[in-house]
Amino acid sequence: MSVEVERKFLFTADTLKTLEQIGVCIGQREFHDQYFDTPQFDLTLRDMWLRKRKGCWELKCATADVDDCKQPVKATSLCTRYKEITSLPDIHTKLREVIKEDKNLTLLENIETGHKRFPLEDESWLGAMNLICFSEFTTLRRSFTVEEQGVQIDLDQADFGYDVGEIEVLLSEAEDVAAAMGKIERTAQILGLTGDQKIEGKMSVFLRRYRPEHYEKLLNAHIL
Ligand code: V4E
Repeated sequence: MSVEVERKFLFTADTLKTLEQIGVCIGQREFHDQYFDTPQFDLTLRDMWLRKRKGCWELKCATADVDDCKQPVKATSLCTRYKEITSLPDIHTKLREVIKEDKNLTLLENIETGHKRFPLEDESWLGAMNLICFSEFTTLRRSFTVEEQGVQIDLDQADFGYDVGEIEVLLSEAEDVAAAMGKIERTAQILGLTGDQKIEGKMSVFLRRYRPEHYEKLLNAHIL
């Protein structure tokens, strides 16, 4: 399991020029994302984001703000932190903690431990937990690294007409969030990102435009 610390920003042609001077372009790729939740929004109302990208499942969960008091206010308000779970059995375990399952579902039982799990060969677990796709879109992403800062910078263009950049540091759970926020803050300064407004991510814009009821619920719950 890793922790992703990131800050989003709006980019211009000038940002791109600076990035080409201070960083190295490590590639461009396109991917299609599908996000899932129950009709009652059991996951996203807990700030949990279940996604399928290029055939792989991922669950992003908000982390507890344990050491935010050590951070400058600006860094904590502009950066987000999410744990990323990518192993499907671990994703199922986490989902089963928060979603009531269909009582008629088929679970496989480990005879030695008595633990029950969903079959991994198909996606029947989605139906068993009443998970449906609420958002899907394609992103064109250009990625850069700035080695001196140890960060990755992604410039994303979503197919529904929203462009957003992100400065990102991936940590193992034991690593230092404060140091990651410092790297992000220094990179933001080099890129000339002076604003202290939190920038909307692709999902926030998608929901606001196409799923206003869901958006409203998340806004009222202070998730977005
Ligand atoms: C965590 C989250 C969502 C899941 C997708 O997160 P995000 O990093 O925005 O997407 P993407 O495509 O850049 O993923 P990556 O390729 O880096 O894995 S959707 C909404 N959230 C919550 C959230 C939030 N509350 N505030 C901000 C600024 N962003 C995301």
